[in-house]
Amino acid sequence: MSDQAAAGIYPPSSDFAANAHVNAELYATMYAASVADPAAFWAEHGKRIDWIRDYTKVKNSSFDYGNVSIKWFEDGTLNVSANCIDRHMVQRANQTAIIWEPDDPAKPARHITYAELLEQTSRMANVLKAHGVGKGDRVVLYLPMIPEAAYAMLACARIGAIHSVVFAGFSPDSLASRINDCQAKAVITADFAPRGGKKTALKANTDKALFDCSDKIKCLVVKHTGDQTSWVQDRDIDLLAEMAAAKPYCPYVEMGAEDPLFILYTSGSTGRPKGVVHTSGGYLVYASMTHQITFDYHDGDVFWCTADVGWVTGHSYIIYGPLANGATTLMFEGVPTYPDAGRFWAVCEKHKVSQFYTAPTAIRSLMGLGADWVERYDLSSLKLLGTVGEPINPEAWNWYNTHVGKGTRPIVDTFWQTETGGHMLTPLPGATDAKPGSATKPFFGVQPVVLDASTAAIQAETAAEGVLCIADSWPGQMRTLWGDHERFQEAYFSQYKGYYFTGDGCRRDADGDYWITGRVDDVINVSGHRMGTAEVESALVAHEKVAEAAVVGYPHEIKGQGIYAYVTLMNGIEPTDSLRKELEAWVRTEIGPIAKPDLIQWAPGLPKTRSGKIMRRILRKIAENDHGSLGDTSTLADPSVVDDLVANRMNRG
Ligand code: 6R9
Repeated sequence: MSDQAAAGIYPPSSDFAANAHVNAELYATMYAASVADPAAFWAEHGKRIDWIRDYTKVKNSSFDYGNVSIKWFEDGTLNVSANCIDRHMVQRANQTAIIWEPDDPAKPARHITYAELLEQTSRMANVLKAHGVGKGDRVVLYLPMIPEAAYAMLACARIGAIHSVVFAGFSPDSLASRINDCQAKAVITADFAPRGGKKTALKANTDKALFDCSDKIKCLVVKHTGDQTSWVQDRDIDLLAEMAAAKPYCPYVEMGAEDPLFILYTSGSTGRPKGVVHTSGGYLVYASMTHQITFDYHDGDVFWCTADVGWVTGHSYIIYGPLANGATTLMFEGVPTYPDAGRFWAVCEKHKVSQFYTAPTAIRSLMGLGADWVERYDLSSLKLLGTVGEPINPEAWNWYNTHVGKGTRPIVDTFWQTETGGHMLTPLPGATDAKPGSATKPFFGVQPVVLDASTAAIQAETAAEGVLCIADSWPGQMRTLWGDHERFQEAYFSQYKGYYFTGDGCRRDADGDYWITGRVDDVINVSGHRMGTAEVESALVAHEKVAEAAVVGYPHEIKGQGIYAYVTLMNGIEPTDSLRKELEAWVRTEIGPIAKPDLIQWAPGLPKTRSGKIMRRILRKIAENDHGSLGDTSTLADPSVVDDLVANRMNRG
């Protein structure tokens, strides 16, 4: 181990830096330029994509609470689908755009060229048009990880429709609320979603969801597994059959840079999920530039992001970023442990993956199953590793570095959010000294500031701790919440005036490297999935036997955070193990399997202030098994409830 590695610092190798798009010197000059004159910087880098009408205005943004408005390249026009497909046809028609690896390794993988991508996307766009979907209409996608998910996103973009992908692990209720919130005209789903050898009944779930939605909504079904499903005449459409009969080319629509590209629902600290809106021009510039630079993507590389297209990571780094760059992107239908814990590495070997991008929770779970699973495979094609979704603990970083990266591949720990469209803080592999657990430095154009959480004072010293805010706009930033600009301003610009508030706490060390310390609001991060504790609470209290519920996160070895629920039952209801199971199953069906509480504690009472506010700080401490430092409990209406909660706590680890 080198001295620097012993000190926890991993500089880029000179070999890597020599061939990288960006080395340390270039990072310094480009970053300085990007914040000194953002409009000039992005005027130049906006040219990386094709415009139908060139922009003359580059940046027009205000973070002033009450007047928040964000526009980039506003008078330019383009089509995102054309940028991801058509513009590559001259040079890359026969290059593989998408490698699809099915859940079942015995089934053949598929290699979809850019020419095929154009044809399939066009066919799907023509089917959508035939069913009345046009510019500005919303289409909800509830799909497995199959090429049709990519075609559907790009088909919507092609005709100017706005897609909203709902993760296939969400329940019918969650699906219905998203369909209704964006008033979708159509839903695209599949019969079943195979994952890890099991099948989720997507069509049946969609049937249930549509029960609570307008009866005008069309349901386009991909017959993927071919298993039997119910069929509603005049509503359900056999998508693959209609695609086969449709015209193989569909012209693309000219869109304004600020026309919405997609809505993606994400969890916030309060109430129902928020419909994050991303627009066309700025988002694509940012997704493609971060994809190329952060992962140091070069022609001929095979890029694999293991996320699901139901999350923003799948949008930016399976679909839009890579395809805008003419890359080969790998799409995997399965899970890391099926048919065994070597699957990720088997896929890397089989498809000669160059860049591999996954979540710390996946690394931790594989780490627990032993390095033998990694050692069995030839991983010599790998050039770079990445992580996203939550802070990575040094043990997991070291394991990833040693066993997957063989100690020689750079690791990029990318901090960003659904709201940010692309990477915000990340090492650049040829430029930045990596430190296990740190997302290190800002990407071009990103101006992070650390504020004191309570006084909002700027922490000007290099070494500082506080909440992470961003001082000015960047092209990939979300523009609004669907149908609720008020809530958008309230959620992101009201706490620290003049800044975008990420919701994360952070530390900046003496080298100016950023370390994310986790959410400071009521959002928790379970296996890299974002969840509002309020959502889980409202699902629990919707059960007839539950009077009250409070949900907090607690440290979980593999998931990062687990879900800890305090439940007060209705008078006269017995707390039993079978009721506990019933409540777990209830949350699964209300929200989806990812929201199932890990621990449920029966709480005869919850700690509340005299004004009736639940003191979550105390509940968090008890859930963390840190009940020795509960702090001031004197403002509680009934301090004795705390003793009972401590005595009966579920996490004694
Ligand atoms: C892309 C994505 C966003 C929240 C974010 C933060 C956490 C993401 C991280 C990270 C530490 C990283 N987060 N990446 N924390 N280090 N590299 O994950 O989007 O699902 O919206 O979650 O995830 O807390 O605020 P999203």
